[in-house]
Amino acid sequence: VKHPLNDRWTMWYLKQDQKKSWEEMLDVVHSFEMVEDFWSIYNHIRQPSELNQGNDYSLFKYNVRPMWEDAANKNGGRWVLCVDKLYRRTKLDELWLDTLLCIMGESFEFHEDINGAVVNVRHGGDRIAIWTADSTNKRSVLAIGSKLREYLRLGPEFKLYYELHSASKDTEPLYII
Ligand code: M7G
Repeated sequence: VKHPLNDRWTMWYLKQDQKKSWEEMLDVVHSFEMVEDFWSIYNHIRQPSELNQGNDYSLFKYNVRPMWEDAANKNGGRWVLCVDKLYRRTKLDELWLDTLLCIMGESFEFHEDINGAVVNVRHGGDRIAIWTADSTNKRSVLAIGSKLREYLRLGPEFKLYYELHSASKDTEPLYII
């Protein structure tokens, strides 16, 4: 007997490739709605720390694509957790798994506002982000951010900020907690 999740989810993989556009680099790994199916996918793929730099994983609700342009993300933003490269080997994988379990387990009061999560493995520093649907809902945005800090037991060495998907590179984040 399998155990259903409260939502259906899709795992995505982005593999850096100079010959492709950003959208073309994005691939579906699998969709699932059972706890056991999540684990078989998770156990089958490499950990974030084992990916080449430039690559990403995303886990999004079934009907939402992991891109700003998706209707569900258009008015949203993301909590970005900066994970210094120093922690890639010791912390990144655990933080990513905990993030996945928190969003699939609907641990957040405003879980309906969560569209998905992304891990970016980057030379300049890795990032884990939770994407939320409505950046104007301050209560929900701040509740999700502060719970994330609590659930992941993030010390002050971890920077966490919220920014709009529509923000340009040099715009200040909306919230820093
Ligand atoms: P990134 O992978 O989020 O961060 O964005 P990085 O700069 O640390 O690698 C890199 C680039 O990927 C962006 O400048 C965009 O060109 C493209 N890109 C990333 N995202 C999340 C999107 C998206 O949602 N839609 C589109 N069209 N391009 C994106």
